[in-house]
Parts: sequence; structure tokens; C-alpha cells
Amino acid sequence: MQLGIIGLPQSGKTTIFNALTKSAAKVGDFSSGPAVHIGVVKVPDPRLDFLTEMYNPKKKVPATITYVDIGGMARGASSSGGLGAEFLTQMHKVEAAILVLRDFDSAAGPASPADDYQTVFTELILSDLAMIERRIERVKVDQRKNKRPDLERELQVLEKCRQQLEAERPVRTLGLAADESRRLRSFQLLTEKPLMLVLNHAEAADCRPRTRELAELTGGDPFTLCGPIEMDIAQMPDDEAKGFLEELKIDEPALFRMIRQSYRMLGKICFFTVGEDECRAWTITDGTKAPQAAGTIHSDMERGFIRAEVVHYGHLAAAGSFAKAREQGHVRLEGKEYEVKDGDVINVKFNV
Ligand SMILES: Nc1nc2c(ncn2[C@@H]2O[C@H](COP(=O)(O)OP(=O)(O)O)[C@@H](O)[C@H]2O)c(=O)[nH]1
Ligand SMILES: [Mg+2]
Repeated sequence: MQLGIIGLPQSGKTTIFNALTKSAAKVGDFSSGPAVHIGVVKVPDPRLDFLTEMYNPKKKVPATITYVDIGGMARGASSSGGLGAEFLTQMHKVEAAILVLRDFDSAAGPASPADDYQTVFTELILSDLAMIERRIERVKVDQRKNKRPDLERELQVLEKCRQQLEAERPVRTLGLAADESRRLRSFQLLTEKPLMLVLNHAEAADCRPRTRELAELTGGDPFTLCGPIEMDIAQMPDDEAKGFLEELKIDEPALFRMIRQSYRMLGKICFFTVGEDECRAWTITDGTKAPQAAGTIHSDMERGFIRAEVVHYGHLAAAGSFAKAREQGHVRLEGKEYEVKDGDVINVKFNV
């Protein structure tokens, strides 16, 4: 799972990236604008910790999320040739974007996250619109040479997108059918990707009014944090961080909330594999069937899938051992149509 962190310069992207990934990329005036930072976060999961204690494997392999700090989004990009090539390349690689909005006064000006949201949103809309219009022209040229029905269908989808974007609405909320989305896939439209809003507020500030304002403006539910505090926490040893959190009356690092929110936003879940060699968490899209879930482990497992032995984490933990869980009737055999659930512990039977 890859997410891109975007926003206007000096909004706190790199600070938040550092907090999420426990990195130490340069922030502030010394940060080179368009630099891209990539960091991999191990997803903390008490279920995997428990399974690891139970099986005592040689290796514990948590799920991971990759966060990409994508700089280089300037105000008014659309009027000067569009969003940069590097920005677009990075955005094409990520499944979703996290938009950081500055809610603290700085040298860049007084805080105005709602205006900044509009600025960024407009850039994303205009970038998609330019892409769609280019493609519409292209398809029309092709159609003059050769009237293919698939071109006609593509044109219909493109026109739908154009109307949506001209009305300043994201393609995401167009409710496209699966085959329509497929036709758009190669364009990697920016406003089709899920977007998480992060209100980056000043220390000890009451950000509730701003959060409400943004929620009304966007119809979403913005995530709030204070970047520098989170960055400090991320760089402390665990026990020190614990004391610090208690002192500030913060329940948990924003990193944890952010990871959960990332899973929710993208409709992702985890299943586990266990054994003496390794206990491991795997990320899949909710609704994935057993063979395709097995395919994330190894393509042979999907190709040669026979059935899966499945026990839910909760049952396994309560029983205390796989054998006990089996005695209690919690270990099931599931076939090709089984939809894997969050927390399933799975043993794939396959033959190639
Ligand atoms: N007061 C305050 N300053 C922040 C906050 N987040 C970031 N900053 C500061 O804002 C400046 C820009 O941050 P940076 O992460 O480099 O922004 P970027 O350009 O979006 O990557 C740095 O000096 C940060 O220390 C915040 O929540 N509150
Ligand atoms: Mg930066």
C-alpha cells in the first residue's frame, strides 16, 4: 500500500513524513522543494505480536505501508505549464493521497487551510481536466480514421469525466462502473484517488472550528495532528515517548491513527500466515477471495489453489493453540469462493 503526501510548500509535509516513517529528512527553509522522500512503515498490530509469541517463529514480518513525501506542488501551477512531471510521476505510483493543510501561522503567511484546500483541489481538477481534454482530442482523431465501438465507449466515459471536472467535482465521486474505471486506469487521474485531509495545527491549538469548516467544505472528515510534536515523538525511544504522550494527554501517536485511517480509506484488511519459520501479516483489499489472497503470498499458491484452512485470529487466541482451536471446531476448510476476513489466519493448500 503506497500513499503520497501532498500539499503546498511549507505546509508540514516533510515534518509529517518524518513523524510517520521515523525519518529525519530536512524540514523548513532548508528543505529542497521538489525532493521526494520515500519511507516504509511497519504496521503495528497486536494480533501479529500475539501470534508471534504463540508460534515463536524465526521471523516476524509485519505488513508495511509506503509513504511518499511528494514535494513540488506550487501555487498556480496550472497557469504555468501544470503540475511538475516529477509530481505526476509520483502521484501515478500511489494508491491514495494525503493532503496536508497548514493550520499554523508561518513565514508563508497566516493560516488559512480552507483556502489552501481550494487552491490544491483546483490544481488537481485542472490537471485531470487537461489530461481528459487531450485524450478526447486524440480519440476524436482516431475515430475519424476508424469508427471502433470501443473508442465510442471510451469517449462516453471521458465526456462524463469532463463534465464532472468542469463542475469542479472529483472523478472519485462520479460513481463510475467497474468497466468505466478500467478505461480510465491508464490515465491515473489525480481526483480519482482517495484523498485524506490532514489539518496540521499549531501546538496546543483548538482546531475544532477549522476542522468543522473543512468538513463542511469537503464533505470529508479531516484528520488532525501537530506535525512537530509527532516528529518529536517518533524520534524518542519508546519508553520516553510513552511518558511524553501521557504528559500531553495524547492517547497514541498520530502515526497509529493515520495507519488505521489509511487502511479504512483504501478498504484494506490484513490476514495472517503462521508457522515456525515466520509469522506474517498480509494486506489485501476487503472482499478478496481466498485464491487471490493466496496469490499475494506467491503466484503459485493462486495458480495451484486447492483450499484454505482458516481460523479467525480471535478464536485462535482464545483457544491458545491451533490444535485446541481445531478441537473446538473453529478451523474451517474454505474453497475458491471464500472471501478472506480481516484477522483470518490462513494456511493455503495448493498444488502446482
Ligand atoms: N508551528 C508549527 N510549525 C510547523 C508545523 N508543521 C511544520 N511546521 C514547520 O513548518 C516548516 C515547514 O515544514 P516542512 O515539513 O518542511 O513543510 P513542507 O514544505 O510541506 O515539507 C518547518 O519549519 C516546520 O518545523 C506545525 O504543526 N506547527
Ligand atoms: Mg518538504
